[in-house]
This record gives sequence, C-alpha cells and structure tokens, in this order.
Amino acid sequence: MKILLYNPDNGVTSNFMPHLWMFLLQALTPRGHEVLLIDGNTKPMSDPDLVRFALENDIRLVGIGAMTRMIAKAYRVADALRAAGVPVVMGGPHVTEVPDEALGRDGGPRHADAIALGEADETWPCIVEDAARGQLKEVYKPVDALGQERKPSLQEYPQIPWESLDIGQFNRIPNFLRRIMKHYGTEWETFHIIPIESGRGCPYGCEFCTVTGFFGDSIRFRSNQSIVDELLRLKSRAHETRGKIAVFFVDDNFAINVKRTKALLRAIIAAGAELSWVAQISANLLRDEELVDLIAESGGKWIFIGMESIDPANLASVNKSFNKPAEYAAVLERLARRKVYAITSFIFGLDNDSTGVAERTLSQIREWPPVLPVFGQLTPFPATPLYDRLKKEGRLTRPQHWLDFTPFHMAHTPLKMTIREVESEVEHAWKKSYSPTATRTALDAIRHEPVPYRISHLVSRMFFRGIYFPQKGAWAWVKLTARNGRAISSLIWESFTGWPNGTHGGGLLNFDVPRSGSTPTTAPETPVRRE
Ligand code: B12
Ligand code: SF4
Repeated sequence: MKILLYNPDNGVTSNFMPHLWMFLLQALTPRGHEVLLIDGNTKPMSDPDLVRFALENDIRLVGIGAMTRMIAKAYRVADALRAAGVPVVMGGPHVTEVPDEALGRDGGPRHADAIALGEADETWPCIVEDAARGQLKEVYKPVDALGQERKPSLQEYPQIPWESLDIGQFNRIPNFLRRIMKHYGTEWETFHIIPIESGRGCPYGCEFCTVTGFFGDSIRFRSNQSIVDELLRLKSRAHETRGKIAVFFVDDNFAINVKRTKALLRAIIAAGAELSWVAQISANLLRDEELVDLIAESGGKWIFIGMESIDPANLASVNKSFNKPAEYAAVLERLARRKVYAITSFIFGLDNDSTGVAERTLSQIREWPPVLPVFGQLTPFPATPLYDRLKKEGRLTRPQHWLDFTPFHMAHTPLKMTIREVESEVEHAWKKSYSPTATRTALDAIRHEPVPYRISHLVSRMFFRGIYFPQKGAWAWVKLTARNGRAISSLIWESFTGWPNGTHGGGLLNFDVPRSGSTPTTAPETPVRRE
C-alpha cells in the first residue's frame, strides 16, 4: 500500500527544519508499504494539486499531523482528500487535545476517517495494517492490555535513515549563495537543521503548555548509544555531501535530568559525534557550570530558554515560579562565556502585565549578552490548565481560535490591558529587537568574536525576524538586506580582510565544531530499507 504523510504549511514562515513525526512514522511503518512525505512548508501545494497527487500515485492512506495553529488548514486538506475517496488519519497534539472535532462528534463537520491519540509510535503499525485491510477504526489510543494509557518506551527507538533520505528541500543555503560558497571551497553548499529527540516528557506543568498533558510527566529517554549513532550517521552525510548539518534536540527540556544529559554529552564527545546543536533548556537547569562546559564542548551553539516574563508575579500566575528573573543575566553570561548564546522567548498578556511591558523587557534584554528574543501573546491552547481557567473565568473571546487562526492575535481578555494593547506591545518588541540599529548594537557587543561567528549571528537575526514579519520571496530579502546594509557591508569587508585565511577565525562559522576528533569513529550503519 502507498501512504502519504502530509504536514500542512504554517502560513507564516517556510519552516527551517523537517518535522520529525513524519520521518519517525516512516521509519516505524511495517515492511511491504511505501511511504511518501510532503511538507507543505517547503513544497506548497493547493488542495486540488494534493488530491491529484494522491490519486495519480494511488495513495491508499493519507496521514496528516498538525499543531493547533495549522489545524484549520489540515481539516481543509483532509476534507478535499476524503471527498475524492482517499482515507485520512489525523494525529498530533491538536487532535489529541480536541478529538471530537476531527471526527465531527462535536456537531461540526467530520474531517478524518480515523484519529491517532497521543504518541503513535506503537499504534501506527496497527493503523497501517488496518488501512491496508480496509478496516480503519475511528480512534487509535496507546493503551496496554488492561486499557490503561501506555507511553512508549524510547529504548527501542527506530533508526531514521537520514543518510539516504532526500532532504534537499530543507537546504537553508539559497541557490545564488551555493555557487559562491562552492567557489570559495567551503563546505557550505548545503546546510540542514535536523530534528532529533533524545527524550520525551516534562513534569513542570506550566499552565499554558500542552507538553505535560501530552507526553505525561513520566520522562523517558533514548539510549545514549542510539543518539550517538544517529549523530555519527548525520556527520558522515555532511562530510560526504560537502555540507553542514546542525541538530535541533527537540526535547522540551533537554536537561530535565542533568545527570543523564551530562552523560549523553560526554558520550557524544567521546565518540567524536559532535555536531553543532540547538536545544531547549529551562533557565533553572543552566546553573550548573559543568553542564554548560559540556554543552559548549559537545557542539551546543544556541539554547532556547522559555523566560516568558521578567516579572515573578506573572511567572507565578502560570505556574512557572522555577524561573527566577534575577538570575537570567548570570545564566546568559555563563553561556556567552562559552560562545553559546540564547534564544529567549517571552509571553506578553500574562495576568500581571500592564502597558509598557515591551519596553521594560527590552531594557533588561539590553543589559544581557546579545540574544535572539522572540515574543508572543499568551495563547490558550486547548486542554491546557490555562484554557480551562480562562474558560471558567469567562475570558475566552474566541474559544475555538484555531478554526479562525491569525498569527499573533489574542483569544482571551487580559486582566490589566486590552487585547489591542497586548498585540501592539508584541509588535513593538519585535520591531525594536530586529531593527537595523538593534542588529548593529548586537554585533557590536560581540565585536571581539571571530568574523564568521558574527556572520552567523547576523544571519540568525535576519531569519528570526521572519517569525513575526512576513519575509517570503526574494524582494523581501532584498529590502531587508538593504535596510541592514551598514552591518552587512562592514562584515563583508572584514571577511575579505580576515577570513577564511586571515586572523579572525580560521574559517570556522558558528555552526562548525572544532575539528579535533571530528571524524566519525564508527562507520554509519546500513540504512533500513522498506519496500
Ligand atoms: C520542534 C518544535 C517546534 C519547531 C517546529 C518546526 C519543526 N520542523 O519541527 C519550532 C521551533 C519552529 C516550533 C514552533 C512553534 N511551536 Co513547537 N514544538 C516543537 C516541539 C518541541 C517538538 C516537536 C517534535 O518533533 N516532537 C517529537 C515528535 C516525535 O512528537 P510529535 O510531533 O508530537 O509526534 C508524535 C505524535 O504527536 C504523533 N503524531 C504527530 N503527527 C501525527 C500524524 C499522524 C498521521 C499520526 C498517525 C500520528 C502523529 O506521532 C508522533 C510519534 O509519537 C514540540 C513539543 C514536543 N515535545 O513535541 C513543540 C510544540 C509542537 N510546539 C508548540 C507550539 C505552540 C509552537 C508555536 C506556536 C510556539 C509559538 N508560540 O510561536 C510555534 C509555531 C510554529 C509554526 N510556525 O507553526 C506546541 C503545540 C501545541 C499545540 N496544541 O499546537 C508544542 C506541543 C509545545 C508546547 N509548548 O505545547 N515548534
Ligand atoms: S518547562 Fe517548558 S516544556 Fe516543561 S511544562 Fe514548562 S513550558 Fe512546557
């Protein structure tokens, strides 16, 4: 049977990396079936085109996964496919949180033949076999023999054959730059960011977050060896294709068990499996100097920190008092001393926020080593404690905001501000943080760092700006480049005088890791073939 896994585009950015669920389910598909993948972010297709593709390729099952913000698009696509007679199974966080909606059990239209609740690692093979027999059930739930919810162990994690997969659509180097890079003999003809999970689950239960509810507070890890092997295979691929690969550890809190994270990082270093990596770690876990040393040594470059607010009262209101704003600066400096920087995420519209929150936050940020800040408004995702509380308090203004999704628009009434005020605080924070002046100031703060390092920072800033300001198409990039002309031209000048052979960095970009021991020590394993 031919199966198509489809991820709808998010409508805002062209995503910077593949979605792991598609590759994971592909690797978990029983033998005898062929799985095709389409990510709408990199391969945009209209609904009729997708239906035509499914019919022409004799697709017998389409699996669609979506976060809440993409669900309306996912339903539309599912409706079109089902109207053409192609069975659809939907999975992922949203359908798990609002299962009746996809099945039309809430009085609305039905969008899916079947849904997979929660983690589908163990139910997916069963879904495939049922579909092949034409006997899809409506709901697939991971349960044990006694009907109790069962979380898959990650000890038997499948091997995702990254080395043989076609991931060309996710290359982050634009065509025109590829030629220049080739001309200069760099290994930057391709640059991919690959998602890897090392564990699942976070017990902290922040009020707005779906993770504790979805993955449970039982934390599970893959074996260090299986992660090291995956990194080695990626490293070989990068080497063979003269490209760069960085890894995004998609765990919600990569250092939730500090002892285990240290052991993993040591294993990575010992095997020479270092690749540049990004991960999400909460600020409280970054107090440990040895952990931060290992992060830097194993290739850690950017750490995503959910700071949320600089106001302890706000943090308490969303059950996140383990974040201590008074220690944010020390945490960021500890990272910066090792050339590791932070992506700091803030939420406006929390219950104790009042007008001026953007400027108050920005003035703190200005005191810190340069970070990549991201801002959003508090969003009540379904099935979170926040959603339930706001509903009880009668404050939800758009209880099904996902069916009418518009980026950066609130769905509830804040306490001390109006909706409009929160939205303009978010806009102000983005504008100020990514203005040409802010970019020059950030680059100036790291002027002592090697030029390539600063180029990486500049490029990252330009991409991050696109999370808020639509930046699709060549013209948008031309305008952005012109606006940041001063910063760009001074870096270009320095790179011609100091890089790649000069004194300013020896050709290393921020996404490189030191060469010592960087050749894979184990031959990559043979990819699993499924036919
Ligand atoms: C990586 C990630 C991202 C990436 C996404 C890009 C990418 N290419 O992956 C980035 C960093 C860009 C991102 C951004 C955002 N993210 Co995010 N992100 C994650 C994260 C940390 C990991 C996702 C992952 O790969 N997990 C591992 C895989 C294996 O798990 P999975 O996707 O859930 O898949 C399993 C099951 O769900 C199921 N499944 C999934 N799909 C399907 C489909 C079928 C057919 C079937 C059968 C089964 C199935 O099977 C899989 C195996 O068990 C998750 C949290 C988490 N731990 O999952 C949050 C999460 C998905 N993100 C979330 C949010 C809210 C966002 C943002 C909206 C945040 C913001 N305020 O801006 C943005 C929006 C992004 C966008 N532009 O659309 C929420 C979503 C909640 C919801 N109900 O929608 C999550 C759950 C985190 C949270 N705090 O609650 N995110
Ligand atoms: S620490 Fe992060 S992943 Fe864990 S519950 Fe809080 S927001 Fe969610």
